Amino acid sequence: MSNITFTMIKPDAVADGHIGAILGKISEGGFKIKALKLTQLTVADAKKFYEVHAERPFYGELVEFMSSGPIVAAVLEKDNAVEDFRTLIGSTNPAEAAEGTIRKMFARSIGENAVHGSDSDENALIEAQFHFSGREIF
Ligand code: RTP
Ligand code: MG
Repeated sequence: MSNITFTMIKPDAVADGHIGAILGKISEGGFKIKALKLTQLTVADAKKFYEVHAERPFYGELVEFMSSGPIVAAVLEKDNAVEDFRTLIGSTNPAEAAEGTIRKMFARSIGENAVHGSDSDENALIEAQFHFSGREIF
Protein backbone atom coordinates (compact mmCIF):
# COMPACT_ATOMS: atom_id res chain seq x y z
CA MET A 1 0.00 0.00 0.00
CA SER A 2 2.89 2.41 -0.69
CA ASN A 3 0.48 4.48 -2.79
CA ILE A 4 -1.78 5.71 0.03
CA THR A 5 -1.52 8.32 2.73
CA PHE A 6 -3.86 9.59 5.42
CA THR A 7 -4.62 13.26 6.12
CA MET A 8 -6.71 15.41 8.44
CA ILE A 9 -7.70 19.01 7.83
CA LYS A 10 -7.21 20.16 11.43
CA PRO A 11 -9.70 22.18 13.55
CA ASP A 12 -7.97 25.52 12.82
CA ALA A 13 -8.31 25.20 9.05
CA VAL A 14 -11.90 23.92 9.27
CA ALA A 15 -12.84 26.85 11.56
CA ASP A 16 -11.05 29.30 9.24
CA GLY A 17 -13.12 28.11 6.26
CA HIS A 18 -10.28 26.46 4.30
CA ILE A 19 -11.78 22.99 3.62
CA GLY A 20 -12.56 23.72 -0.02
CA ALA A 21 -9.26 25.43 -0.79
CA ILE A 22 -7.23 22.64 0.85
CA LEU A 23 -9.15 19.88 -0.98
CA GLY A 24 -8.47 21.87 -4.17
CA LYS A 25 -4.71 21.90 -3.50
CA ILE A 26 -4.81 18.16 -2.76
CA SER A 27 -6.62 17.48 -6.02
CA GLU A 28 -4.30 19.77 -8.05
CA GLY A 29 -1.38 17.92 -6.42
CA GLY A 30 -2.47 14.74 -8.19
CA PHE A 31 -3.98 12.93 -5.20
CA LYS A 32 -7.15 10.88 -5.62
CA ILE A 33 -9.63 10.84 -2.72
CA LYS A 34 -10.30 7.25 -1.54
CA ALA A 35 -12.21 8.17 1.66
CA LEU A 36 -13.51 11.47 3.08
CA LYS A 37 -15.53 12.68 6.06
CA LEU A 38 -16.24 15.56 8.45
CA THR A 39 -15.88 14.25 12.01
CA GLN A 40 -14.62 15.23 15.47
CA LEU A 41 -12.09 13.42 17.66
CA THR A 42 -12.92 12.84 21.32
CA VAL A 43 -10.10 13.55 23.80
CA ALA A 44 -9.60 9.77 24.04
CA ASP A 45 -9.41 9.45 20.23
CA ALA A 46 -6.82 12.24 20.00
CA LYS A 47 -4.73 10.72 22.81
CA LYS A 48 -4.73 7.38 21.01
CA PHE A 49 -4.03 8.84 17.55
CA TYR A 50 -1.02 10.82 18.87
CA GLU A 51 0.20 8.15 21.35
CA VAL A 52 3.69 8.20 19.78
CA HIS A 53 4.05 11.82 20.95
CA ALA A 54 2.91 11.09 24.55
CA GLU A 55 6.30 12.04 26.04
CA ARG A 56 6.68 15.23 24.00
CA PRO A 57 6.10 18.56 25.82
CA PHE A 58 3.36 19.61 23.37
CA TYR A 59 1.26 16.40 23.75
CA GLY A 60 -1.41 17.86 26.08
CA GLU A 61 -1.83 20.95 23.92
CA LEU A 62 -1.97 18.82 20.77
CA VAL A 63 -4.66 16.50 22.18
CA GLU A 64 -6.74 19.47 23.37
CA PHE A 65 -6.44 21.24 20.01
CA MET A 66 -7.16 18.19 17.86
CA SER A 67 -10.34 17.40 19.82
CA SER A 68 -11.50 21.06 19.95
CA GLY A 69 -13.66 21.07 16.82
CA PRO A 70 -14.54 19.27 13.61
CA ILE A 71 -11.84 17.92 11.28
CA VAL A 72 -11.90 16.47 7.78
CA ALA A 73 -10.34 12.99 7.59
CA ALA A 74 -9.28 11.57 4.22
CA VAL A 75 -7.41 8.71 2.60
CA LEU A 76 -5.46 9.79 -0.50
CA GLU A 77 -3.91 7.81 -3.34
CA LYS A 78 -0.94 8.69 -5.53
CA ASP A 79 2.40 7.13 -6.44
CA ASN A 80 4.84 7.87 -3.58
CA ALA A 81 1.88 9.27 -1.59
CA VAL A 82 3.43 9.66 1.88
CA GLU A 83 6.51 11.58 0.76
CA ASP A 84 4.76 13.63 -1.95
CA PHE A 85 1.98 14.65 0.45
CA ARG A 86 4.49 15.82 3.08
CA THR A 87 6.13 17.93 0.34
CA LEU A 88 2.73 19.40 -0.59
CA ILE A 89 1.91 20.36 3.04
CA GLY A 90 5.35 21.77 3.92
CA SER A 91 7.28 21.99 7.21
CA THR A 92 5.54 21.48 10.58
CA ASN A 93 6.19 25.15 11.39
CA PRO A 94 4.43 27.31 8.76
CA ALA A 95 7.07 30.02 9.24
CA GLU A 96 9.59 27.52 7.79
CA ALA A 97 7.27 26.01 5.16
CA ALA A 98 8.01 26.58 1.46
CA GLU A 99 5.93 29.08 -0.55
CA GLY A 100 2.82 27.51 -2.05
CA THR A 101 2.62 24.68 0.49
CA ILE A 102 -0.65 24.08 2.33
CA ARG A 103 0.83 24.96 5.74
CA LYS A 104 2.44 28.14 4.39
CA MET A 105 -0.91 29.21 2.93
CA PHE A 106 -3.34 28.14 5.66
CA ALA A 107 -1.67 27.27 9.01
CA ARG A 108 -1.92 29.55 12.04
CA SER A 109 1.17 28.32 13.93
CA ILE A 110 3.45 25.32 14.57
CA GLY A 111 0.76 23.72 16.74
CA GLU A 112 -2.32 24.78 14.78
CA ASN A 113 -0.85 23.87 11.44
CA ALA A 114 -3.85 23.19 9.19
CA VAL A 115 -3.14 19.60 8.09
CA HIS A 116 -1.77 16.22 9.12
CA GLY A 117 0.13 13.89 6.82
CA SER A 118 1.20 10.32 7.64
CA ASP A 119 4.95 9.84 8.13
CA SER A 120 5.27 6.27 6.77
CA ASP A 121 3.41 3.70 4.67
CA GLU A 122 2.85 1.63 7.80
CA ASN A 123 1.33 4.55 9.72
CA ALA A 124 -0.79 5.59 6.73
CA LEU A 125 -2.56 2.23 6.88
CA ILE A 126 -2.92 2.31 10.68
CA GLU A 127 -4.29 5.88 10.58
CA ALA A 128 -6.70 5.15 7.69
CA GLN A 129 -8.09 2.17 9.61
CA PHE A 130 -8.35 4.26 12.80
CA HIS A 131 -10.78 6.63 11.05
CA PHE A 132 -12.53 4.56 8.37
CA SER A 133 -14.20 1.17 8.08
CA GLY A 134 -13.54 -0.97 5.03
CA ARG A 135 -16.88 0.08 3.51
CA GLU A 136 -15.84 3.76 3.64
CA ILE A 137 -12.61 3.37 1.63
CA PHE A 138 -13.08 3.23 -2.16
P1 RTP B 1 1.60 15.83 11.48
O1 RTP B 1 1.96 14.58 12.23
O2 RTP B 1 0.43 16.58 12.09
O3 RTP B 1 1.46 15.64 10.02
O4 RTP B 1 2.82 16.87 11.65
P2 RTP B 1 4.38 16.62 11.54
O5 RTP B 1 4.66 15.19 11.20
O6 RTP B 1 4.93 17.68 10.65
O7 RTP B 1 4.83 16.93 13.03
P3 RTP B 1 4.99 15.94 14.28
O8 RTP B 1 6.37 16.08 14.79
O9 RTP B 1 4.47 14.58 13.96
O10 RTP B 1 4.04 16.65 15.36
C1 RTP B 1 2.65 16.37 15.36
C2 RTP B 1 1.90 17.67 15.55
O11 RTP B 1 2.14 18.17 16.86
C3 RTP B 1 2.05 19.60 16.83
N1 RTP B 1 3.30 20.16 17.29
N2 RTP B 1 3.37 21.18 18.10
N3 RTP B 1 4.27 23.29 19.79
C4 RTP B 1 5.15 22.53 19.14
O12 RTP B 1 6.35 22.71 19.22
C5 RTP B 1 4.67 21.45 18.29
N4 RTP B 1 5.41 20.61 17.60
C6 RTP B 1 4.55 19.80 16.97
C7 RTP B 1 1.75 20.01 15.42
O13 RTP B 1 0.34 20.13 15.27
C8 RTP B 1 2.30 18.83 14.64
O14 RTP B 1 1.73 18.78 13.37
MG1 MG C 1 3.79 13.55 12.27
